[in-house]
Amino acid sequence: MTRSRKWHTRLVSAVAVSILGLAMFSPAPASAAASCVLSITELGGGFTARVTVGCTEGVVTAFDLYGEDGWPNPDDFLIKVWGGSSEILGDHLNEDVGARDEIYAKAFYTTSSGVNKTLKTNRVDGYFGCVVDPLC
Ligand SMILES: [Ca+2]
Ligand SMILES: [Ca+2]
Repeated sequence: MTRSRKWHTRLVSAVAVSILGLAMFSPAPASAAASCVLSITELGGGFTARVTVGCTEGVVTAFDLYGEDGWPNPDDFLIKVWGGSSEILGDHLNEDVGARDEIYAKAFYTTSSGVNKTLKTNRVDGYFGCVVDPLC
């Protein structure tokens, strides 16, 4: 092995040890990141829907439902729900008449230590309202 190859081998080893060290001593990912989940269950053939939001970090006090729209259209506020769950008219969820609806919630919740927080939920896609649309 030539002198430069030895040097190269040492350099590669040093880099490998450094990378291993970073991997070993990097802080663990925040596995307890808070999340809130929206679920929508259609009832009465879609005439109504049960909307529910649950948060990992606390008790849901209310949530606002929104219909997501692509740029340049702003997302539509649909309805406010008090508590973590309610049955609402399916028409409230029909944010895009004649097309698929993209629903998410902004959840308001209180942690076990009494801190009020807000968090956006997942998005639920579906066809809702005017039992079940044909352009209402
Ligand atoms: Ca939309
Ligand atoms: Ca729709």
